[in-house]
Amino acid sequence: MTETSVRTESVDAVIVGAGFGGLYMLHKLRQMGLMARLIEAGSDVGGTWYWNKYPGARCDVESALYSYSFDTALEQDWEWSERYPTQPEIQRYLSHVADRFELRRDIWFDTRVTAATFDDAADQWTVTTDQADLVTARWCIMATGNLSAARLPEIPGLAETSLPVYHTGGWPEGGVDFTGLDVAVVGTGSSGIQAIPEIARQAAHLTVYQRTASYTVPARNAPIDREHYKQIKCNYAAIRERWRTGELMGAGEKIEPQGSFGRDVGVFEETEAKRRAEYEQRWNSGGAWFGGTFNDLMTDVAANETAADFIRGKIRDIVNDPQVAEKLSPRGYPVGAKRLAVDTDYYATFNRNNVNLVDVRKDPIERVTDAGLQTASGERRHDALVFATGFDAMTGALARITIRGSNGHLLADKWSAGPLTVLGLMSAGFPNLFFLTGPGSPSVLGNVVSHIEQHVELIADLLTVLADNGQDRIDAKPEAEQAWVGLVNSYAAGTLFPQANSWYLGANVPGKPRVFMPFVGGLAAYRQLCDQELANGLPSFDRSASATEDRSGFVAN
Ligand code: NA7
Repeated sequence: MTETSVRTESVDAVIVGAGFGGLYMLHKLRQMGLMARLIEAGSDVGGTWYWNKYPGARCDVESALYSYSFDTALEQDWEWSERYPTQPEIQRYLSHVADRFELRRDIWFDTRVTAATFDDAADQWTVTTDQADLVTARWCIMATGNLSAARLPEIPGLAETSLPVYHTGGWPEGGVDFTGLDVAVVGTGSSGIQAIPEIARQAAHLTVYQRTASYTVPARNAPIDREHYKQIKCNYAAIRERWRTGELMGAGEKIEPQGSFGRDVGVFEETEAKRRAEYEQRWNSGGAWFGGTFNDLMTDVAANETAADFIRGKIRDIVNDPQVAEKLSPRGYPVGAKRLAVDTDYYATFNRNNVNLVDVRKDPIERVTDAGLQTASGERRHDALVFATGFDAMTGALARITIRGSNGHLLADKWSAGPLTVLGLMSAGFPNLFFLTGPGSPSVLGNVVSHIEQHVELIADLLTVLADNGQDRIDAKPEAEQAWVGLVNSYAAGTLFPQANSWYLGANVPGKPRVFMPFVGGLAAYRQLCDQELANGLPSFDRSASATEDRSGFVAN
């Protein structure tokens, strides 16, 4: 094939995205004897971890659990080096997986899918790319990720500035050298919180533009405890199973045996002293484990406020200047309603004399100039602008592809008031199209790798049922979709999650419908519902044989 030749292919399945989801999906489909083509916009595997190469990028789930469980030899052979994996180490891991299972031969890199169109007559998808490629496939699997559509804010002058502009979610290969520069970072979510301490150490000066103060807890990252890791490896299957069934919902410093995430105790069932000791212990152990200190933190405002208050106390202890500490103190929304950030030296960074903090609620950014940022109080000069302003989460990557389902209907139109799915997996009117950990699934609220594995295996099970019944068309039932969306909403309404302007709600994107997208019931409950669906013969879906038999009235055998 020459560089300019257009690739045309007919396969059983087309997969979009070579992150954790797409890679395992490809491997799984191959194991099932299906031919698949995986299309990836990046130049290598990694998905969100390919693009998020910003300084300090690191996963907030512990290495030993942020990994595939589907292959025991892989699990045993791979050695993580730190408690929390860095972006480069995750990228190396996924690269190893791609090589180990010889996945690269079925991946087109540097190719962005632009459209996917369902052909009702043939019951198949046609996928086109920015390289003018054309792939037809019975099955189309969007492994496009939930945090992959990076967003720059709409600030006047941003498109025109001559200053270098970076987004954490699309960091240049090879990194950026900020030595000697005056840098601005806009955004203080998880990405900003990880990047800010690193940039502060390198740059001559750093100004942080904060709109909402985030709750963040120390990671206490360290080289992985070899002895403990060895024990995990001896017990991996049991630990993973406990994770999947909800008994073990997160990872503490010691994943097994005392790392159970959620203590089954309410905040006000304990004395103030005991409560404080529990928070203190988790703060000192590090990690998102803090969120499981009590069982009512996400359901009771007063309970949650005790955790918020504890974190604000820590900020006052760490940050020398009381006014800066106050600015950094989150208020007005519950801890955990936006994903709890996990940091290294974040608050202490504001004690450095080369770092200052601007509260853009009080002093809004008005425009980007060629010299820096103009806020209401005046212009600040910068040499480089870093936007850690997040993503059009959960639906953004899908919205960037023109997806036309049955009768030419656009997914964008169908989802104009918010995403509609059954199980976060399929949307009615878009037959044979699967969303891997799509909106309506619980994925982003937990360890996404576990969720991805469950979803890949669920899709494999669905395809097996179809094959066993001589069918090759599946579509979600509209009434099942209404029921699922209703369930997702009712679960969320019973918690404090909707009480923050988070990307879970689409609240970070101006004009995006405000709908709580993830299923908050957890992986264990979700898995049970999926298993029931399979056991009951897929009542939420319509299934049929291919168009020819279907339309001529033949019954599939
Ligand atoms: P987040 O968590 O969406 O954070 C984005 C940050 O950028 C947040 O502080 C936003 O403030 C801020 N932001 C967004 N737009 C603006 C404008 N226009 N002006 C000022 N500040 C702005 O994205 P991350 O990349 O940090 O993390 C995403 C997920 O990745 C995270 O939850 C983990 O799961 C990993 P806001 O809070 O909206 O006021």
